[in-house]
Amino acid sequence: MNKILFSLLCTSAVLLSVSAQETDNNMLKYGFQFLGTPYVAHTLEVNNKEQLIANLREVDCTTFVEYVLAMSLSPVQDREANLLAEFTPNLQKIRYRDGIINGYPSRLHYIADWANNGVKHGFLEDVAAINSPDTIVLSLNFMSSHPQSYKQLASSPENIRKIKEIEKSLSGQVFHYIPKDKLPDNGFPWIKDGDIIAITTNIPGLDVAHLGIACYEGKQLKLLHASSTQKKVVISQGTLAQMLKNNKKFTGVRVVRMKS
Ligand code: 2YP
Repeated sequence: MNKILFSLLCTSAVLLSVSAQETDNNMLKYGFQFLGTPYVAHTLEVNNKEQLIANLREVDCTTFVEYVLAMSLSPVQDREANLLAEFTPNLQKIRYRDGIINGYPSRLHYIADWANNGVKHGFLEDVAAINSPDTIVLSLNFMSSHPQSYKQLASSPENIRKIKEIEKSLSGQVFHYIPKDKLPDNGFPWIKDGDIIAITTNIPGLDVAHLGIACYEGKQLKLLHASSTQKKVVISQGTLAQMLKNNKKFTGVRVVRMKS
């Protein structure tokens, strides 16, 4: 059994402090609980032994979505008890390939890999694939070409070799997305509150540059996300479409939905 680093105090506080928000959408209900939580990068890089870490006090764009998804996947009945019992196994199956922790390369580092795994194990569905004809061909090498940015790569040629294999196996795959110039301020009827939004990028060797949760305010589609500029979890001031327009590294969005 992998040792689990758990900031239990805050975890149980967040898990059990869910009040009946005006939404019955679990992803938004749990997502709203994180509003104001500080943005901190590299919270999973605690030491060189890969372990399941749940640090709900400090989140980045990806860990925020993972914690919210892990909470939302718990069975509905007897929510509080199940929530605590189910959170850990849910988080492990979300973050690790086939839910198995086997060193740093077993973590789903690229969102393409992370989304494929969720679809394969039946807890995510790719709604952009169903609704948008536009596609991108994957060409991934960012991690292996920037090993110094990843301490578990900088310290291990073996990890670089394994990550290179993963990049090779993913490259050439095609995924559907909405190009930024096709996303209106009020979104689309098929993009729902609580959907997971992956912002695609033109950064060479990378597929996605940011992750968040779809949140309509009136007719406007906004993003509930851990913002690296505002250094905390926020609902975007502007629309998702405006966020894309304002960042030339952003090219569009993938949309995946939790399936329980
Ligand atoms: C991921 O980066 C990391 C995972 O290793 C890490 O960098 C890569 C390819 N993967 O386990 C995970 C959690 O820390 O983060 C994310 C990163 O977004 C940051 C965290 C953010 O905007 O807050 C995911 O990949 C989601 O978008 C990209 C982005 N990485 C880079 O821009 C290099």
